Formats: sequence, C-alpha cells, structure tokens
Amino acid sequence: PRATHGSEQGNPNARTIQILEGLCKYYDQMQDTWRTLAYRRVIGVLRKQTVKISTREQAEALPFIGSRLAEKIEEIVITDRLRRLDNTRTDPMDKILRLFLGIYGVGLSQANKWIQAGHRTLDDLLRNAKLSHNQKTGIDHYDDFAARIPRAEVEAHGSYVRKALYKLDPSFEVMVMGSYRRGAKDSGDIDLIITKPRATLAAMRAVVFDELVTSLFNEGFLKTSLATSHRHDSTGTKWHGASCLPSSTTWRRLDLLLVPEEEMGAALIYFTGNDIFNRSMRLLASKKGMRLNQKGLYKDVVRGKGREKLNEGTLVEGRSEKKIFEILGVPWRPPTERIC
Ligand code: DCP
Ligand code: MG
Ligand code: MN
Repeated sequence: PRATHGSEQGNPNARTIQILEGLCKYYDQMQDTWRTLAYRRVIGVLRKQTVKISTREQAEALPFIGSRLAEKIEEIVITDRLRRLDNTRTDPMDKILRLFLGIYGVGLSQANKWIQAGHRTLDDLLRNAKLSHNQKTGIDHYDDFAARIPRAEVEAHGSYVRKALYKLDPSFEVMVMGSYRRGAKDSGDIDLIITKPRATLAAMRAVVFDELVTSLFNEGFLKTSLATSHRHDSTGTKWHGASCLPSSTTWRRLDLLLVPEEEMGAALIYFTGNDIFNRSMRLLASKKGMRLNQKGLYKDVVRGKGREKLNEGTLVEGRSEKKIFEILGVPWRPPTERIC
C-alpha cells in the first residue's frame, strides 16, 4: 500500500482520484496485482489532467483507460461514489477475507481455505486452525507488522545491524534499501543489503547468517526468522525475520540480502524498487533482447515461442547501477524518483 501524497488539492479530478485510490487499496489488500496496477496507472493519468474528466468519452480518450474503466469514472462523477466499493465495504465475508489476507505471508488460497473451514476471527485461527510458524507469528504480531515504521526507526535498525557486524568484521557494509532508499517517510519493513568488498558469498554467509544472526538473537534484537518457502532462493542470499529495538516492544519485519560486489548494481536496482519500476525495467530489458534480474543484466538470451528463456545469456553488467541504466538506454533516475 502506497501513501497518498495530498497533492490532489486543486486537481479537478481530486474526488475521482480519492475514490479510485480506495478501490486500488482494496485490490491491493485482495492481492489482485493486475487490477492494483491498472488502477495505479489510471490514478497517475488523472493526476496529470488539468480539466475535469466527467464522461466516459473523455475518459476513454486518455491513455491506459479502456471502456470499463471509463464507465467507472463516469459513475464516480455522477454518483460521487462507486457501487463496487460500497458493496465490498459492507460484505462481512469480504471483511474477514481482508483480515486474513493481512496476516504476513498469507495468500488468497490459504485465506479462502480458512473461511471455508468456518474460521472467522484471528482468535479462531489461533485456537482452532493448524498454523505454520510464519502464520502464528503473523497473527501474534498482526498489529506490529501492519504498522508503518517511521524513517528514523528504519535507520536505527540499520545502524544496529551495522554496529554488530562491524564488531565481527569491520570491512562489511550495511545499506538500507527498499522504500527507505526511495526517501519514504515511513516503511512497511526494513530492507538491508550486506556486502563485503572482494569477499565470496560463502565467506559472507558464514559471518552473517551464522555468527551475526546468532548473536543478534542472543541480544534479543532478532525475534524470529520467517521461512521463505515459495521463494526460489537456492543460493541462500536472503534472511527474513523480525527485529525489535531495545527501546521498543514493537516487532518489525526485517529482510537481509547478501550481495557480492560484482552483483551490487543489479541488487541496488532490485532492492530499491519500487516493484512496478522493477517490472518496467525488466520488461524494457526483455524488449531489447536482454534480461535483468537481481544479479545482473544479461544479453544473448534465447527465448522460445512463449517467451520462456532457453538459456541464461551472457552477463553484460552487474556491478554498476548507473551502467545498467546506460546500457538499457534509460536516463538515470535517482532512487527518490523510482516511484511508478
Ligand atoms: N521487490 C520486487 N518485487 C516484489 C517484491 C519486492 O521487485 N514482488 C523489490 C522492490 C521493492 C524491494 O524489493 O522495492 C523491497 O521489497 P518490499 O516488499 O520491502 O517493498 P518496499 O521496501 O518497496 O516497500 P515497503 O515500505 O512496503 O516495504
Ligand atoms: Mg521494504
Ligand atoms: Mn522487504
């Protein structure tokens, strides 16, 4: 969920945008990626308009707005609300679905299974459902994980990890990524890149995942690790879990990513995001016959009929964020402008 910017004052479509944002947020909670994306685009288009868009014809003339969305916009303008949103707000089953989807790591299929099994509240789940460690943690700390983390606290978690790692080996570096690097005033979680110049991944892994994580658990800073089951991280570069500052009782979601220096540029792009920006960069690479992932930019990627890739391609650039932009022909965008 993205924060609204309050920049709508004076925009002739402010009310329409406000209602569409409600719908966008709803689809985001429902984990409906495509609708969320479509609505974000429409909101972006409407923000740029200098006249009020009132009819479906006007709306359809704008980019990214098809006939169904155009109808919705007309309905919003005429009725000052959207039926779809009213229906979902009052449907109790819908509310429960959104409650369950708010549990860390829970997707639509799990949430629906619980509803089918008759569960209606978080207490219900705790008492009567068979829960994984992640799910139990997600419920026990539902409010913690739903709360935004102020920028200063994100920074404090980063510093805490940096200081602890410095004691083990002063040549390590810790960088705060994600929405923090994009300049957000608050974040959903804390994303850290950890690296050491000239070190191999295996050497870094031994210090970070064995020594550092163990000592941070002993100090009480780390609270639990959260399994990353569906993620295909065969190389073991990620750690997901929760941390808590000594001065606080609120658990925060913490993600660590180990990066060797030769992959730093690609990792910076990936872990800075946002997700939509990454998607557009990857699409662009693919259109140019290349492939961009969190390790590097590759060329000579052979793709089959369904655009599935048949080989890995050859590495073009991994080290430098700026060079990856250059090779893709994208003008440099500072992290604070990577919001789509
Ligand atoms: N990322 C991505 N695609 C995903 C998930 C993540 O490209 N499906 C990348 C882009 C994100 C970055 O990883 O910016 C960090 O992921 P987060 O989920 O932590 O998202 P943000 O840090 O951007 O936002 P938030 O403040 O909600 O944590
Ligand atoms: Mg984040
Ligand atoms: Mn994260």
